[in-house]
Amino acid sequence: MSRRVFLGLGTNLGDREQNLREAIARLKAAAGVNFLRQSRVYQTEPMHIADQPEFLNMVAEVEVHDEMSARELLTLVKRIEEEIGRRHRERWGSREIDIDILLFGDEHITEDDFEVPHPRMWERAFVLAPLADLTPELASPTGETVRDAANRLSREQRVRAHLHL
Ligand code: PH2
Ligand code: MG
Ligand code: MG
Repeated sequence: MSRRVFLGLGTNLGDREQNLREAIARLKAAAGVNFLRQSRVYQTEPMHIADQPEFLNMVAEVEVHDEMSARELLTLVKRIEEEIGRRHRERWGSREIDIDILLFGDEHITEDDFEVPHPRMWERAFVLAPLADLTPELASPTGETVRDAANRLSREQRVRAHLHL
């Protein structure tokens, strides 16, 4: 048995395309992770802190074995962030690479430092536009599809398809 997991990737520092390529390569090489698909890459306006460079964002779909917990996957993606050279800076500020667990099967986790599904994913066009490439019909907690939510939010938040890695 395995779980379907969606990961959100973002970068706005350094060679952004290279940072994404490196993250994808490391996810493909990671033990216990079966890489399935990736979205297009989107150029997106910075959210929460507007005064920072534009981001590139994408979403990856992977499968993990039942024995891997969400916490273990979190440790793994944090290690990949470090290997790519992420330095710790302010919350919501610039970063070389950010890899967030958006959905981990149908698990719900609420811990002080870790929440799944990602608590802000349904407000963010930079997450939902690439997620809609992979799973447009998936329903939010309110019943809206990823596609509809992405279209609605994209009217306010600038996102545009940029390239396919
Ligand atoms: N990540 C943030 C804060 N703001 N804005 C965009 N466009 N893309 C991001 O990945 C992003 C952001 C914190 O994780
Ligand atoms: Mg993030
Ligand atoms: Mg993060």
